[in-house]
Amino acid sequence: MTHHDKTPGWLDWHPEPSRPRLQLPPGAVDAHCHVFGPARTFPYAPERKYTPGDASKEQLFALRDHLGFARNVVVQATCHGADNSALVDALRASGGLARGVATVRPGIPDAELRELHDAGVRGVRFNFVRRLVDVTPRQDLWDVVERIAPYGWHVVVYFEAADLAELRDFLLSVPVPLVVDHLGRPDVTRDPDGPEFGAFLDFLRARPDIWCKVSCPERLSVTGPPALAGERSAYRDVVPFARRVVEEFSDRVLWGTDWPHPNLVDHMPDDGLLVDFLPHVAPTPELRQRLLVDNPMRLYWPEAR
Ligand code: 0GY
Repeated sequence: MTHHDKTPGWLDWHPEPSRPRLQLPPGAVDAHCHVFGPARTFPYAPERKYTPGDASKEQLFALRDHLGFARNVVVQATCHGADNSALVDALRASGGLARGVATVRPGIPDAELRELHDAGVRGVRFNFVRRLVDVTPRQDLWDVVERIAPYGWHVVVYFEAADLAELRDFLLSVPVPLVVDHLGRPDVTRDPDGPEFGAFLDFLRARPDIWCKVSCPERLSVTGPPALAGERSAYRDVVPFARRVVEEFSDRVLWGTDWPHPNLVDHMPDDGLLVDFLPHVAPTPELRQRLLVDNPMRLYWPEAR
């Protein structure tokens, strides 16, 4: 395969997302999204597990405006490895309206960390999802944490619910705030009151500085998207899980579109419909204000408060 061939079966992001019916609170933050390439300027990493279609910063900012968001948190995706150039380029072009989460390896020179910070990076991501990375050495995480702690950064972790038991003690020992991606990827065919999700809630209770993204119903759902085009009631099986976290941890939940939605295999969501899913997860204006504005601003733009 040539360098720019997309992974076979790759689904591209929705070309014409609808305008959401939900009016987002002023200053809302899309706290989990990516930029991919464009590959001719920002090539994908040799060690990547998938090759996406390009998704540029201009396209991301256009989506932000179309959906009614004010800001983005751009998260380094595994297809760019530890080369954060596309991310930094997007942050610099955002006029202060984007912050970032980078991928950093232990030996990174301090000048580079400083440069990432000045561009708007406020965290590093460690991916424990086996299909996305070869291994995530714990010593690397530890070494990186030592380097980033002086900058006040946090660590974003992405793992599957089945792996939490093995990771729990290690993660709880990390001496900076943690942000968990996509609800810790619960198996939503299980009981939200059962032991697996109970263990995840216990993990969140273990420290007051563990944040949780209640994002990606489209990734977690088994019942899937609406059967009829335009029906705005998708992903109902994810609701009890997401809502429970929002209600108990309302001051440390975050939400993002996950645009451009890497690695979806059965459907590509309409981003407008994803926004309209929010009232199921955060049913009151007060909860949505925390989820979409107050919490992400506290974590990513503390100086603006
Ligand atoms: C996400 C989810 C996925 C991909 C990545 O970094 C990545 O490549 O996180 C996934 O495949 O579940 O957050 O974008």
